[in-house]
Amino acid sequence: MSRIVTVAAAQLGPIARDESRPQVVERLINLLRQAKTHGCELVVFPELALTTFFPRWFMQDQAEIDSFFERDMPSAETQPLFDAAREMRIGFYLGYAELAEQDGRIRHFNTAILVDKAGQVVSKYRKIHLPGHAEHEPQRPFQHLEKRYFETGDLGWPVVRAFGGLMGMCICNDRRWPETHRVMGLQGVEMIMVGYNTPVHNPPAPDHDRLSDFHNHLVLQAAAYQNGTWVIGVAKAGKEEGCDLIGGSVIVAPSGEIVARCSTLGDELAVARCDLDMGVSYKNTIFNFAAHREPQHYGMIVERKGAVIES
Ligand code: ING
Repeated sequence: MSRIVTVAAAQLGPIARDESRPQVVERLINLLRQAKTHGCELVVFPELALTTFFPRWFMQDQAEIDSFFERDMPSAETQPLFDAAREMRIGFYLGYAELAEQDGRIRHFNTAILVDKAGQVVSKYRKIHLPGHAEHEPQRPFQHLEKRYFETGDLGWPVVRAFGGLMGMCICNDRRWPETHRVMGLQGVEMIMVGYNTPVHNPPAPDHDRLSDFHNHLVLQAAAYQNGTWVIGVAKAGKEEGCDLIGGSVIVAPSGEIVARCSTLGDELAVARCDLDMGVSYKNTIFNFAAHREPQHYGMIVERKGAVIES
């Protein structure tokens, strides 16, 4: 019997800096309600789905920075989301800024959780590939200070059994690094969920701007095909506090084909019935890792951080 999961990519339009958590949670619940009408069991929200993309600003006051973080998940402000999802028997992926007391100190992570249909957190991921920079770069039209506000994730890329399959998560820039998806592929992942906030304009490489949407789909489709997995890529989109973010939320099949996509830059669902067995023919043939990979030749991938060009 095939294992079908009906999934929604729940794209968000801009979140204003002064939009409160309850206001945002109401938008998320509205998307859950829409997903319910489509028979969805799983809804994937974007990265940092509770606030505006605050790394675009240089801040020095820690209290101001911490105002964008969640100390508890769920908290009183996000509990209504968990309650509504549980009542509708829908699970969800939620990206948010996590403030954690760990090892006797305060930690800050760019985090995503997977919540099952009973409202239980069944997996947590903390973003490993933090793009951008750590110091103020005033020449930029906007900052990208993820290296300032977040620590590198410390949970690896877990793959868990949920929704009848093997589920994995990553966040935004992670999707550009093939190692991300292969680590999950080597755990047999059948669906990768990834939220993103991606500016159209990348100040260090303005020539790439015209290809922002292409590069987004390129990496998502490659990840799906090369690991025989579904990939759900979900944007926070639109002109958010003056910064244009790409949309392009998609559901990608293990074949690499886009089977559903958003077409606006606002709050919008893209829905697909995902057969988790569709990856089997790829995992058992062209990407049969056990039969075809040659790890004895891959050492550089782990041993070297940057490229070394022999003179
Ligand atoms: N965003 C971007 C991403 O990798 C980025 C980083 C910024 C890429 C600007 C291109 C241009 O999609 C996050 N949040 O990782």
